[in-house]
Amino acid sequence: EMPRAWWKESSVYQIYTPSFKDSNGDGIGDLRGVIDKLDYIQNLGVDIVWLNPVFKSPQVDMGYDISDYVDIHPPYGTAADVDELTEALHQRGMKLVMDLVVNHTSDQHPWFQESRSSPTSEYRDWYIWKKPKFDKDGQRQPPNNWVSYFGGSAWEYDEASGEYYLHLFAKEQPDLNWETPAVREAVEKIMRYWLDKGIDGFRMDVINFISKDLDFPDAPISNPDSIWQNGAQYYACGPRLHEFLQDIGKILKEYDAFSVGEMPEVNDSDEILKAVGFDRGELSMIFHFELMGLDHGAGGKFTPREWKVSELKSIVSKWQTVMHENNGWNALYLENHDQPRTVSRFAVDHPQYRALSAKLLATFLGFQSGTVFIYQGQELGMANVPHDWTIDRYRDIETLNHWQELQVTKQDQSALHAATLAEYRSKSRDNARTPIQWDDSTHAGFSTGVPWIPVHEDYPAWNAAAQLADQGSVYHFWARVLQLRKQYPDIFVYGSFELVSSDDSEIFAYARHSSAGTSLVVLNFEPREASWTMPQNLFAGRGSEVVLSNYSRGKVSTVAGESITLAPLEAFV
Ligand code: TEU
Ligand code: CA
Repeated sequence: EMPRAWWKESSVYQIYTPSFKDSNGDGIGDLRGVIDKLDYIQNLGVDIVWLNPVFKSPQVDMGYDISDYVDIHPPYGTAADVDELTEALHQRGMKLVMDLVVNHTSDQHPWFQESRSSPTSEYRDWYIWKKPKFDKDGQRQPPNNWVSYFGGSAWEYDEASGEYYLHLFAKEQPDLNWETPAVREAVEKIMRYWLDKGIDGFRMDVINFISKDLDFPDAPISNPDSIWQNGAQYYACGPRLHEFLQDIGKILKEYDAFSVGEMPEVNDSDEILKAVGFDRGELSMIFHFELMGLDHGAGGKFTPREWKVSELKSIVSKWQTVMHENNGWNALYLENHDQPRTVSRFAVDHPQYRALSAKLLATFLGFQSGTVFIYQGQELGMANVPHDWTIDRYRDIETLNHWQELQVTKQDQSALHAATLAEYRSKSRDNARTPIQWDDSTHAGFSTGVPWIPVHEDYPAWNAAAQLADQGSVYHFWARVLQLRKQYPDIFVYGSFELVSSDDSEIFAYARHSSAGTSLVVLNFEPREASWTMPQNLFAGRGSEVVLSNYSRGKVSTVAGESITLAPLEAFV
């Protein structure tokens, strides 16, 4: 029997504050805006709100570069606003989860300022400093060939001391040195500060990067076009990760706190199970990235790759089965602030098919075993940026650095530039960061001022006000998904998973089994009719009913061998 837990039966709504709701007309979403929209969030049926970082930050990477872990970025509001939000959520029986970004800080954080001030500073070892290497021509080189996620070497040279510091992300995001006990104590203090204030847990940014291989070896060449290579095998799930996570787990346990770790680069389930096994004392659940890589080509994220529904089937069924059999737990997500919109990515965002697609994907995700995460706007079926977006509209450091590098290394290649812009329109992180479309008024009702990033032009047709008024909308469909999870936890939360359509077709069917009953989810990922044959008698001797459909399918024959004609992008449970 799978052990029960409140966080297994919960669903999470992720809020990217700058793009959610602007309350004072400066064009930037804020905490007051979040507080004003709590009815909207609660009525969706979620239990937990996760806020992306709202702490003091120079905003080189939208708040993932923190310069003060206890103060709030002034445009977002004040510490008192966080208190008010926490209390308002608690009054509604809901919880608040904040982002804990402790693999790195901002270079403006006083710890780094101290660390950089001198090799003899007592903070020197709080970060990762190394002497240069010299090549055969006597040229100074970084300590190794690791690439940074935002381009170039992962090492930045400091003239004053003649040493390099490590930054896996921007050079303004130096990596903390978790080998130093004082760093771990400082993190514990931050965690306790917020938990004592009453928040209910953390989402932990790139938490599997905190323990590095102390030899800092060169990475093997995986990208022949670059001198800088992905070194993940030397820092993702490194030697002391689980020791560090056990320390974190002890603190979380004291508060019965929620935890979800972000774990890119690692798809090895044995390794992941060490972090999320129920009796391991580490984390409740993690975000793996196996689905997120489906459309990333050999030349990296901004190169194309064709993917097949059969790949989706095997990845989903791997994680569903592994977690169930080994007492782990899944974090179920398709969207977040780093990923494109899924109606555009995994289905069809054309107006004719958009709502069907959003409902198909809600059905796909919402009945799997795990804790469901909905990213703001996903409940409205928001889409990727329009096809006329030029580079000046983008704000994201990853996209802009990539573009910059392309200008330097591959000049005068207009075809390449056009292809790359098309890649941004399908994969840039800014696809998820356009403002929430509240209504059909100016700036989609997001702000009375000029939004910090353009509003998507489709807002007159795709907005929250219209969807709240329409019982058949994507918003109400999602609400029904979450309601069904609450109504049938034995099946939808705790039941086992069976892939029913393991074939190569575009139809994804899965069953959930429990002593309380069985459910069957059938999804046609193609925008055309398809015929599907029920492979087994899942409901033999028992009746069945359709509890959810993105058309108006009233019933379905569940006799083995019988064929059903599925409508384009049809989904039913
Ligand atoms: O992201 C970590 C990460 O590895 C990716 O999601 C990455 O941002 C993306 O794939 C680049 O292609 C986390 C945060 O979610 C992200 O917003 C931050 O930029 C990053 O860490 C650094 O803190
Ligand atoms: Ca504002």
